[in-house]
Amino acid sequence: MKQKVSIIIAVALAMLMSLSLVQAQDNVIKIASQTPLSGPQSVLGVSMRNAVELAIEQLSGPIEELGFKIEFVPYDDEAKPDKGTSNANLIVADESILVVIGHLNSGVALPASEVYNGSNLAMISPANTNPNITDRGYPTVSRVCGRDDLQGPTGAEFANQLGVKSVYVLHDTTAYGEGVARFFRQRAEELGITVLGFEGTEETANFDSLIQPILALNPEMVYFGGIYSQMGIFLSQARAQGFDGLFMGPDGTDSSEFAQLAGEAGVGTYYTSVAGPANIYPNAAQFIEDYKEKFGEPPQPFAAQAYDATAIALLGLQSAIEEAGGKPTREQVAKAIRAVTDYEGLTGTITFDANGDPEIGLYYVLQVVSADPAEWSNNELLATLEIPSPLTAAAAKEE
Ligand code: ABU
Repeated sequence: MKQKVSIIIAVALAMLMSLSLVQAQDNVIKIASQTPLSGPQSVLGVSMRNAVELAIEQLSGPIEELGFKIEFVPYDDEAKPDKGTSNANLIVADESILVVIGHLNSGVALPASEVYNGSNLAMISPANTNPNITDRGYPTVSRVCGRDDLQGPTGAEFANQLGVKSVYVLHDTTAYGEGVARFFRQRAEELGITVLGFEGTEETANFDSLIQPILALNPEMVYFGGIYSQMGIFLSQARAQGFDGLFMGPDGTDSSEFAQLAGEAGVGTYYTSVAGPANIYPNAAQFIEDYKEKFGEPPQPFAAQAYDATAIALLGLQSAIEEAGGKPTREQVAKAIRAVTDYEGLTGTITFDANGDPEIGLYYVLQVVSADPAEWSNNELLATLEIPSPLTAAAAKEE
């Protein structure tokens, strides 16, 4: 009899423990990030990851007051579509993940977000500029940055203002690099700039076979739709072989690692960006201080955008919890994120249009001032443009 009572007590205790474990797990909400944490683009990817962590640390108080604990789960997509997609499958399988902040690369975000969207999981991108990120119209996919069909033409218009008459256009063959290069080329041609060549390359180390034909054509400018890890090396080799024309890139240029890789050859480079150094944003001064204190170095471009994306995720989570009266579904969270209006972030005021683009995008033209990577935040800001998203522009036309 005594033994029977002990068994009953043990079973009851085990049931109680597993119930409280389930309840504890049910109070955990996870935010994932996906960025390159290893490989040649990790300088930006790690800084974006860090900014997500900082935002969660500083801004999850209101959700904790509602009885939920926010946990951060960073993933390394290695800037590779396959890795990003296999991570995305792991992410959607973890039911406690309710938001993803990512990616850096549009070519990774496009297939990964197919997976997220299939599970109603919200993704907010700090950096992906390819138009198809949002043009698919997915209710789960939003971004806090601008688009390449506006960034590419911004570069071409600036080249025209500089008086450039001929350009050779290179790209890295990715959805991002080739896409933005095409938008640049189209506007350049409309403006009467002669496009002497349009070429994709996956080369990362020795650009000799590319450089010699470009030198023979003597373009006034080379435009490279790509990322700093490739562009910096190309430019350093092109200058060494005698290229003395202008050089311009899109926001893939925007990392202190460009200065590191290009050295003196990179000084004077023009680039457009949807990010820029955090110090161009009046509201980001405290963020820069906090980031430096926590991580021992200044934030890279796109870190402030990652912070804002996370802040919007937390606001969406909070309102979804309040509306659901408990843990919300992924669908409810995605809907609440899209409904966040006039969010006053580090990088400006953000309201999403029906496709998930910011209603007004910010586009910058900058020039590299030094070969010292520590001077990246002092690059000269030459122009700031506020351009409505295509949906916002179309709605304004109808009014
Ligand atoms: N927009 C900068 C990062 C590159 C990309 O969108 O793929």
